[in-house]
Amino acid sequence: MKKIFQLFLLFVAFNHQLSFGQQATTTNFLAESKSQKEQRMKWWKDARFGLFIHWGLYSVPAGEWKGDTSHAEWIRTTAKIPINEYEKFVHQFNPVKFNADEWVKLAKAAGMKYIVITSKHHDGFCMFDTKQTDFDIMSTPFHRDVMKELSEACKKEGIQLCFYHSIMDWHHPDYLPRREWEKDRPTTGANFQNYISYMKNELKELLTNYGKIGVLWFDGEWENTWTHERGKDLYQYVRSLQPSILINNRVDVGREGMQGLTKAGEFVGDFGTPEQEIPATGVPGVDWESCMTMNNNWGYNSHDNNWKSSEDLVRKLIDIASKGGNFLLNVGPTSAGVFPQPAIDRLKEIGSWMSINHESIYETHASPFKKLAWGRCTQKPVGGGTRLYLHVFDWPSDGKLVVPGLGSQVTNCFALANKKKLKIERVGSDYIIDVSNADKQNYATVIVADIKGKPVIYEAPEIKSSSNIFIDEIPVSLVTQIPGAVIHYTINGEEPKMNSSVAPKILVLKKSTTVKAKCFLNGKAITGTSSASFEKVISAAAMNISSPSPGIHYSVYEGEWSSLPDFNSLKPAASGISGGIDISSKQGSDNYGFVFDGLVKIPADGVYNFYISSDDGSKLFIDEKMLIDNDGLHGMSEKNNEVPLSKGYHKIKILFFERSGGDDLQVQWQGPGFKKQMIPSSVFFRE
Ligand code: FHN
Repeated sequence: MKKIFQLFLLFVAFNHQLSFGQQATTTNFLAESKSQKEQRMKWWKDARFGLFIHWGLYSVPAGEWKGDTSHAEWIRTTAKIPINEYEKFVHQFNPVKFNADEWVKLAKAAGMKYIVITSKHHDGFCMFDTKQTDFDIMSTPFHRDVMKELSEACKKEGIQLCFYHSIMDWHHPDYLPRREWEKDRPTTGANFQNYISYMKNELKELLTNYGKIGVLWFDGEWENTWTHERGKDLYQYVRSLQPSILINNRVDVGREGMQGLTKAGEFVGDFGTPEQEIPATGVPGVDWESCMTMNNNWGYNSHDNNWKSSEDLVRKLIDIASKGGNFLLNVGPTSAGVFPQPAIDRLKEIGSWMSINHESIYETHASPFKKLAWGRCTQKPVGGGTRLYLHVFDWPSDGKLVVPGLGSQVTNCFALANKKKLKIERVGSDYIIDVSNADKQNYATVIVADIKGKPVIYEAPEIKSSSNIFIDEIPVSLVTQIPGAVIHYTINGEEPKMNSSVAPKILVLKKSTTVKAKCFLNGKAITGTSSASFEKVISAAAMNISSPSPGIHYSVYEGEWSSLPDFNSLKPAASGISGGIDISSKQGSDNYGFVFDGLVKIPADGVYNFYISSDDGSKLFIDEKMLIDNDGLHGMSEKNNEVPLSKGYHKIKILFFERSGGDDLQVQWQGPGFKKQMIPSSVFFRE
């Protein structure tokens, strides 16, 4: 029956030149103002904590296939299960114990404010009642629209429902590329644009039939059929259906691999998506959400008992909030429709901590401190001042909690759990809190310090420069945000004192030097000392070559590697001259490598910073010396290094290999007078 309806839809779509459900929209949602975006994102930023749910057909095999128990939600690909074999799971999927209310209540009790659930993962199976395909939950013995039941349960409990939706689809005949092992699924007739229309029709159903959706969490954007233009179009399309919805950065192709933030440039997406990791520091003005598993897998694996402790999970939540991010913590339900018991236990234990300390997480902002040896801090405006939430992980053995460099005046101090006031006194530029009689809590104890106005932190001055090496001279600036503070500095390695030189606006160094700097206020030192060394170096001489030819040599290799091979010992499958660093001839396939070998024309004497981003491994050589080693099997990740070069031609060599999955190679540089940018083809030459 559904098939006939689908044919009718296609006929209608063809006549209207638009696929069913695609509405032309005139609003440019990317043109919204900063304040409009802040308003749209406020509920999500205030929430700080959400539940990720990976649930689908893959929960039936539960990570095991023919005795191999290392699989999970990727099982169709990692176990190379033919599509007709995999489709048999449809008739086995019958999660009779599923209870949407139970799931939502567990999330709510854990202190989570939103749920992101897989409406469709890479396997293409739709966990909702869709008219676009029979490969959906309504074709299973269960025959219930779990997304409808979840949306009703979320509405009842005041939890915001969100959908994870995979762009990559290993089932739809029009999705490309195929898996490289799928020789039984020819691509003849496959039309990716038709797949995009299909996906938009699915999204139209998800954003029409399940109420207000908080976030569209895209994934699977890394294959070469997905492009920036398609990402921008999809962003606009989703926003046209629910204008206030949030969309992550995986709708486009600008994500920096698993570290998840968005590369510089015009890429779209409302927030970054670090995966299984937490950024080292917050990024002012950048919204991001770290997603993590409780054990090793996103989808259910019945053999995976490597569960993170509740203390570890609570401290991750605190660490993320202290950096201004959100935490999306995952559960992979079983094929019976229940959360694994260890996951339930952890949700409850996290919930018991949150029930006492939630105000130190919700609606908070990143810590004003760069680092606290004993824990983390979050903050929020309260009255005319600021409330600091000091999360103590490592309890001071002497009962004295040192709050370093807090310049602000503290007006009140108490333990959050029982509101018990605590003695606090200033010692120099620090505050000392007497916690000897405070009750230590499980996982982390929160001490509140209310201060006047916005936090003033006596951080050591920042020593700013473009590099730590230079050829002739280098400008250095010494910066502090402390009102009224004066920076004194030395260049002879001694500790700065009141009678040391006062920092000029710009300090120009002409020889190798170590700069030390410290802040003083009313004649007293109020911060520690910052120190940075600068080395005068000799730039590498340019080659003595006249009128080299434009373009760079390239060779392509085929093979399956886990790291860069010795290409010299291999016979290239092809070679020639390339205008620039271009792997498009092989991109989207697997098991291949490239060598680019030639000259780069350096425009002026100076220090040059080279960057190489690759999925999988890569290396960059300048003048036959390895400058960057970015080798290994990894998602798109970037490494950089700098080198002093004289004006003229220098040798450049780039090695790259791709195993399977996403693949890309980008080489950028920054030099005297220009910011980080792709190396233009115009500067590549060959002997
Ligand atoms: O391939 C997916 C994976 O299965 C899982 O969904 C994670 C969660 O963010 N995302 C992709 C891997 O980066």
